[in-house]
Amino acid sequence: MVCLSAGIAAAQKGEAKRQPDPAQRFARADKNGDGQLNLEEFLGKNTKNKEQRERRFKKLDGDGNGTLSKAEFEAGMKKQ
Ligand SMILES: [Ca+2]
Ligand SMILES: [Ca+2]
Repeated sequence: MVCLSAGIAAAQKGEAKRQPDPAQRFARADKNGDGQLNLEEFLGKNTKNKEQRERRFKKLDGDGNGTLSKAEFEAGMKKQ
């Protein structure tokens, strides 16, 4: 009995905080949920360093179609 509850506690401890997942960040930024981030979604409400981030957006947009796919976004996160 005692052993069982101790095992459960140990399992819960293993679920510690993890690094923010790029996929999760992407999903949060994708306000309309179409699976693509447009410039507006990428920038969000924060207008700080807007020009710099706009340039970054264009760099991340590998195929130049004006939106970031999840793959493009994640590729950019890995480079950081
Ligand atoms: Ca979107
Ligand atoms: Ca693109």
